[in-house]
Amino acid sequence: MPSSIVILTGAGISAESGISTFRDPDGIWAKVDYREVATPQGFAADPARVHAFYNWRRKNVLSVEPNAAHLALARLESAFPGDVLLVTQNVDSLHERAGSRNLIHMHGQHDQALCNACGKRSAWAGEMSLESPCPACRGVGHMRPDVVWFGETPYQMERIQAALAGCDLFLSIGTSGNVYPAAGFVREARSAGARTVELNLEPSQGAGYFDEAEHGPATRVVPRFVERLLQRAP
Ligand code: BV8
Repeated sequence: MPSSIVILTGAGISAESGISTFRDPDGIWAKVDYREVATPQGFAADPARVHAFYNWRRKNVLSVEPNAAHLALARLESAFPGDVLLVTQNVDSLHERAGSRNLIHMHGQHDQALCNACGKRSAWAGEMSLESPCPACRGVGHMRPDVVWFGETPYQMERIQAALAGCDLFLSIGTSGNVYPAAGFVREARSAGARTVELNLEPSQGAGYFDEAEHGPATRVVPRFVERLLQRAP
C-alpha cells in the first residue's frame, strides 16, 4: 500500500472540460506557433500578440468546469491516509476549483500576472496588455502572464524533485511526455523505487518507463483508479 503519491497532470485531464490540448491534431500548437506565443523571444518580438493569446485562454477557462477526473484527484488528496502531491503542467485553475490544495503549477498559472519591473506576482482575472499597471509598483508596460515559457525554468523544481525521490507511487495523467523536465519525472520516480502508472487516452512518449497503464478518457479511468486505491487504503 503506497504511503506517498506524486501525481503529474497535463492538458489531457482538462480536455473533457472543453480546454484544448496542445499536440492533438486539433490542439493549440496546430493553430498557433509556440515559438511566437510561449517563448521570451516571442514576447519581446510582439507582446500584444502574446497578451491576446493568453487573454483568450484566460477567458475560455472561466467558461468551463472541473470534470470527474479533477474531482477524483481532490477526493484522493482528502481521503488518502498518506501524502499526495499534485504537480500540474496546466496553467488553468481547474484543479484548485475541484478542491485540490497540495498543488504545484510547475508551468505557472494564467490567472496570475508577473511584473518584470518589481518582480511581484498578482492575481489577474481580466484582459492584460502593455498598458496594464502593476497592482504592486503601479509601473506600466512590464506585466506578463505568470506562465513558464519554453527556455525558462519551471517553478518549485526542488520541492518536486524531493517528492519524486521519496514517493512510492508515481501517477501520470493526460500528458504526452514531450516536454522536459516534466517528461523525465517518471524515470526519477522509477529510480527511487516507486511504482509508476500512466492514465492517458493513448500511450505517451514515455510509455516504456511505466509499470502499468490504463488507456481511456480521464473522466473514466481516473475515478476508477482512485476508487480502487482508496478501497485498498487501511
Ligand atoms: C527548461 C506553459 C531548464 C505555457 C509550457 C530535453 C530534451 C529536449 C528538449 C528539452 C530538454 N530539456 C529542456 C528542453 C526544452 C523544452 C522542451 O521540453 N521542449 C520540447 C518541446 C522538446 N523545455 C523547456 O524549455 C522547459 N524549461 O527545460 O528549463 C531546466 C530544466 C530542469 C530544471 C531546471 C531548468 C520549460 C517547458 C515549459 C513550457 N511551457 N506551458 C502555456 O501553457 O501556454 S509547456 C506546454 O506543454 C504545456 O504546459 C503542457 O503542459 C506541456 C506538455 O503538454 P501536455 O500537457 O502533455 O499536452 P499534449 O497536448 O502534448 O498531450 C496531451 C495528452 O493528453 C496526449 O497524450 C493525449 O493523448 C492525452 N489526452 C487527450 N485527451 C484526453 C487525454 N488523456 C486522457 N483523457 C482525455 N480526454
